[in-house]
Amino acid sequence: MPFPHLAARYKRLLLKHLPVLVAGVLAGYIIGCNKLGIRGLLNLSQDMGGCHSNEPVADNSRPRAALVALVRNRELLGMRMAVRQIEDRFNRNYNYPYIFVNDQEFTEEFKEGIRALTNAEVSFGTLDSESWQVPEWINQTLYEEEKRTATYLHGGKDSYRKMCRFQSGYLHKHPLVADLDYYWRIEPDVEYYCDIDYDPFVYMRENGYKYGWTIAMPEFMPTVRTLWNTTMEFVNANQGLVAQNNMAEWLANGDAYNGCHFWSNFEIVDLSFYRSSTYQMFFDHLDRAGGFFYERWGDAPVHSIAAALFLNASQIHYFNDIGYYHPTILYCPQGSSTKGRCVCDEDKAFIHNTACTVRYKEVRQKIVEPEAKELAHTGPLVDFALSVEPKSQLRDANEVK
Ligand SMILES: Nc1nc2c(ncn2[C@@H]2O[C@H](COP(=O)(O)OP(=O)(O)OP(=O)(O)O)[C@@H](O)[C@H]2O)c(=O)[nH]1
Ligand SMILES: [Mg+2]
Repeated sequence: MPFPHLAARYKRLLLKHLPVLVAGVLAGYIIGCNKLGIRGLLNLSQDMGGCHSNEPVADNSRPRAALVALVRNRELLGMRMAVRQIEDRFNRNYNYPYIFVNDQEFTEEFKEGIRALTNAEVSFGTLDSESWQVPEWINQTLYEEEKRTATYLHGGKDSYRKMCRFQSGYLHKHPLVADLDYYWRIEPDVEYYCDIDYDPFVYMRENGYKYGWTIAMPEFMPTVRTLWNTTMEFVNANQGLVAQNNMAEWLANGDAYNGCHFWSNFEIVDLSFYRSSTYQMFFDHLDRAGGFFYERWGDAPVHSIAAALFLNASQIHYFNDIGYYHPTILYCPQGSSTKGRCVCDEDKAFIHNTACTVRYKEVRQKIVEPEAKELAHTGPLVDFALSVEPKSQLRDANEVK
């Protein structure tokens, strides 16, 4: 050996620091293997299960994120079913908090029913009157007339319209949500078909995505008769706010809105988007125009139009690996019905082939990866009109307000 004195010195150093090194490696193993950050180390008794391949990030690099739902007390069973599935498929490994909000006080039964399903932190809140109201500038005569004559689903309801307005403009500002960087919206009765063995919030952050979705479909047009024109008024008055590489082409057939929207009952969102002055101005413009009440503008088309216009295409992500069901539509990742980490029936899933989804992929690819090969369809293209069963959109004569 050319430098024997150095070898001896390193040996002494190694022996001296060996205990520290061993302790460090062991601590790293415990943190990595049991998915616990500093907070988790203080609470090791919770989950001492073995090492899984789905490593969440350590607490200190976790996004501030939560699973969030607006829900009613009477929907406890449906909400429990949804939470059970989210826990089993994802959150038992990640422990993101849940936040539930309601226009009424939550009952103890509801709170206990949810808390029994998870080790994660759960918060319950109510809404302030500004966020859950028919604003004073709404002409009551016009509004009553719309409720009386509307033939579309939920057409006679105050509450449904307040709900859509709330989810469009106020949920992200609720005090329980206001400190979050990301939320993942959930609803009663939704189902999750696949193990989600990575952290979608971290994935969004790492890729700079602001809006994530899993089902895209056309809106029932009588509910959004003037939404597009009202949007265009805003765009024309604020041209500088539209993103350079936007996805407007996904939304418009010529000058008309084609109804395409992401189904916002599932959405994972970087909330800085909804808190941006652009989104806030857009919402205020729509709110003043009154279409949440004179028609029945949904938060889904409102969020989707905003994402397509004010975000770049590269900031929107299709979570096509997340199998999902909201009554009455299911999305089942292709190739998953017989093997793999999803259990769902591909034969009942057509939503990935609807014109809205296919068009989304084409438009996004044109903008984000213009050199990529042409997209392959996995089945016949389902027409806009066929992708919604019209009768299911019609008002039920016994509809409760
Ligand atoms: N607290 C509260 N939550 C509501 C109210 N109306 C709807 N929600 C919630 O808002 C979300 C969307 O309402 P849904 O009734 O599921 O509306 P949808 O999914 O568009 O339509 P349907 O499936 O046809 O009912 C769900 O999480 C509901 O629990 C309400 O009046 N009060
Ligand atoms: Mg729903």
